[in-house]
Amino acid sequence: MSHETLLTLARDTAHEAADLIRELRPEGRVDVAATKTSPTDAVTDVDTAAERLIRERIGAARPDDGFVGEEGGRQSGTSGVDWVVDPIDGTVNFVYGVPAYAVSIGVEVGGVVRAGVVVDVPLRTEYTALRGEGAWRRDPGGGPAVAMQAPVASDLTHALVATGFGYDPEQRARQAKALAEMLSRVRDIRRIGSAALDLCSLAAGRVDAYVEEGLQPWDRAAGVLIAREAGVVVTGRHADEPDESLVVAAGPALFEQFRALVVESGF
Ligand code: LIP
Repeated sequence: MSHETLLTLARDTAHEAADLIRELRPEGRVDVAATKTSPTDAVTDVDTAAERLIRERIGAARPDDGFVGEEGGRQSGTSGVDWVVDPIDGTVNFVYGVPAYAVSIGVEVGGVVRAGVVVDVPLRTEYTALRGEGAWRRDPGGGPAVAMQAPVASDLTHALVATGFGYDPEQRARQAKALAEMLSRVRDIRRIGSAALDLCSLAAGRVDAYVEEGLQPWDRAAGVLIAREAGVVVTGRHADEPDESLVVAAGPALFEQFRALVVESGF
């Protein structure tokens, strides 16, 4: 199956999950069904319902594929294709009704993310990418796909930086200390609350840089591909692959300065 066809399946499934999430979201606050890594790491019945739908659709279309989902864990496959899924990235925003949460689906072939889609559920905006082919944004209403270009900012003191914090209080204290070091050296900080939307915002030029520690594969798989295919430089703590220890990203003209600041600030 071509990467384009895998992307089409990912897109259709992500939109169906987004429809379900909008349908199931009650007015006001959403009840927390359980907590995971800490008392503030919430999961709702809608997170699990959305992941169940995505698993069923992918399982029906491609029964031999593997699946890694935030809520239901890993299911290995035999085809060499793996689906890396966060049914609601930005769950705390979803619980509180802050309109910044997304369905994120990355498709790995041979261990490399080749296709990715992020659907901004409240805004109905779709972000997609194919490895080596580019990244696109589609606004609601079926408009054309618009190619995304990385921001061109080159002055760190004017950089708008997105970041996020983990669910563990000690980790948060460390992250806050590093952020305090960075704050006076950049324009300002944005805490959107969804790594997938942070990376898509960077690909769309709505922020100039992004840094976050502690992201799981499902938080970053699709977003990293979309950012990279828009021309954003994305690495880990050193000039390596982004991973749970750190994701550092910025436009090419700003990247080296930003990564130096990330290290100096103690991230
Ligand atoms: C969220 C990430 C976000 C991070 C949050 C949380 P979740 O993922 O997207 O960047 O700051 O702490 O990890 O839990 O909503 O899927």
